[in-house]
Amino acid sequence: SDVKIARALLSVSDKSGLVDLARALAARDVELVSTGGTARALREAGLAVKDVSDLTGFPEMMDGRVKTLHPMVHGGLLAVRDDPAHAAAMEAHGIGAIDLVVVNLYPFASTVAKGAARDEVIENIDIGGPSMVRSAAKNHRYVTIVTDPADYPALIAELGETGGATREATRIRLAGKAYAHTAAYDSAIAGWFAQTDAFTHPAGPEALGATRFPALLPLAFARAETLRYGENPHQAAALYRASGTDAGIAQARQLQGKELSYNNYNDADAALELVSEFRDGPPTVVIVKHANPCGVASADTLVEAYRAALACDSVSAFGGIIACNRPLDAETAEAMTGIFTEVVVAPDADAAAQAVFARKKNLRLLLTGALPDPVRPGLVFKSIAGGVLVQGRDDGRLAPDALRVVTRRAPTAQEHADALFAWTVAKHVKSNAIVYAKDGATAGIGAGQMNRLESARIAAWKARDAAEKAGWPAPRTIGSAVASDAFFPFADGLLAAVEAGATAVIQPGGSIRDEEVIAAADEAGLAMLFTGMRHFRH
Ligand code: 93A
Repeated sequence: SDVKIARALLSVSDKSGLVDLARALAARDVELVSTGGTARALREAGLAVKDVSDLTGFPEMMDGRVKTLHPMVHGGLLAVRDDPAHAAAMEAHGIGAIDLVVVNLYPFASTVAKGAARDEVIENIDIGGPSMVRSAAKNHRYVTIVTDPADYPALIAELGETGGATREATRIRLAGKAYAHTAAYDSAIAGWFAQTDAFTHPAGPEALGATRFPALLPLAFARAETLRYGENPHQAAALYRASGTDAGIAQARQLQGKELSYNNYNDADAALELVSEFRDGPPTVVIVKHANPCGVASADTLVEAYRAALACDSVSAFGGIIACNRPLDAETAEAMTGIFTEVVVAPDADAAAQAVFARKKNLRLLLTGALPDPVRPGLVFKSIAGGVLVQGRDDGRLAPDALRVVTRRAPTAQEHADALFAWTVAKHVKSNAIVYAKDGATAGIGAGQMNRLESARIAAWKARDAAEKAGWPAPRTIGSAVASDAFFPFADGLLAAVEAGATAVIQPGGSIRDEEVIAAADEAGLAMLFTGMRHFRH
C-alpha cells in the first residue's frame, strides 16, 4: 500500500538533482535530515535541513567515518512500525521513523580509476552509506530507498500522483535496485583488494595473471530487456546491459521495427563489430547471416558498397543483418529494402532514409551514433558448464611494418590492398575462416569448417555460384587476394585457393610446414604475406 513520506534522510556524494528533489519534498512539508556536505548544499539553496548530528546527539566524527552509524538512524529505518514491541522501542528511545532515504555512495570506482593513492582509495570505501541503503531496502514495506539520481523525477511525479506517498511496487523495485547497487559497489572493492593482494604476492602479479584479470571481476550488468526467447523458442533469454559503456550494439537506439530477438542482437553485434573496423575507411557495408559476414564491400558511395556486398552472396543475404559505416541516405535505404532484411545498423539515417524504411514496418533500424573504436579494450565471456571463460576482446591490428613478404613475388598495390581487406574481414569470420577479396569487396567467404581446406573450397564454390547468378563471365576469386585466419597447416588449402584463381595470400604463418606452403605459392607465382598474428574466432 502507499506510504506517506513525512521525514527524509538525504546523504549523497553525487549531488546532481539533489536540490530539485529536496525542494519537491519540502513543498510537501517533508522534514529533511542530512549529513554535512549534503546539508550544506541544501542550505545554500535556501532549504531548511536538520543535521544528522542533531538526530543522533553525536557529532560527525573521525573525518566523517562515523556520522550515520547510530541507532537513532538505523532504528528509524529498520523498525517494523506496526509491531507493538518495535513501536515501544521507538517510543522508549525517542526514535523517529525515517520514510525516505536518498543516498549515493563515496565514489570508490572513480577514485581507483583516477589512480589515487592507497589511503585515498580506502577512505572512499563508504560504510555508513551502504548500511543505510541496506537497512532502508530491507524495510521497503515502510521505507523508500533511492540510490540513483535518474530515479528522482519519477519519485517526484509519484509524490504528486499520490499526494505525497510512494507505492509499494515502487518501493520494491527501488529496494532491488539498491541491493544491486551495494552488491556492485562491494564487488568493485573486492576486485580492488584481489588486485592489491596479487601485487603484494611473493610470486608477483604477472605470475597470477592479475595484471590483466583480477581475481574478482568488478562488472555490473543490469537486465535491460527480457527477450521473447533465446536462440530457439524453448530457450528463455534476456539482454543485460553493461554499465559504464556506450560503445556497443546493446546501447544502439532502435528507431523502428519489431522487437529485437536474441539472434538479432547476436548478428547485429557481429555486423557492427566488423563494420567498425572500417570506421575511418571509405563507405563500407557488411551483411551478416548467422553471425558470419556473407558480403562485405567498400566503395566510393554507400549504395555501391551495399550492391557489391550483396553481390558476394545474394542468396545468404536474404533475411540478413546489414551494418554500414556512414549515415544512411535514401538511395541506399531504397536499395537495402529491395530484399527482405531483418536489421539495419548505421551511425545515423537522414530523414529521407528514415521515410524509406518506415514503409517496411517490420525492419528494425538501429542507430549507433559514432562507431565504436575497433581496438578499444574489453572482455569477452563464454560460459562453459560450471564456469566462464574470459579473454580480452580481439583488438589485434596489424602494425604497418608487421607484414612480411615470404614469396619471390611481392604483391602489387591492388593485391596488397585486397589482402588487407580480406584479412580484416577474416578476423570476424568463424574459424576456420577463408576470405577471398577483390577490388575492395569480398568475392567468397568460407566459415566455420573443421578444416581449412574445406573453408577454402566452400568460399570458391560460393564465388562461382555468385558469378552464375549475376551473369558474370568468371567468378571474382580470379585475380583475388585470399586471407586465412590461421596458418595453412598443409599446402592443400593454399592449392585450393590457387585453383580458385587467387594471386595473393595473407596468413599468419608459423606452421612447421611453412616452407612447403611457401614453395607451393612460389610455384604458382603467388605473392604471400605473413602477418604473424592469428584471428581465431569460434
Ligand atoms: O564515512 S562513512 O562510511 N560513515 C558514515 O557514517 C556515513 N554516512 C553517510 N560515510 C557515510 N555516508 C556517506 O557520506 C554517504 O553514503 C554519502 O556518499 C556521503 C555524503 O556525505 P556529505 O553529506 O557530507 O557530502
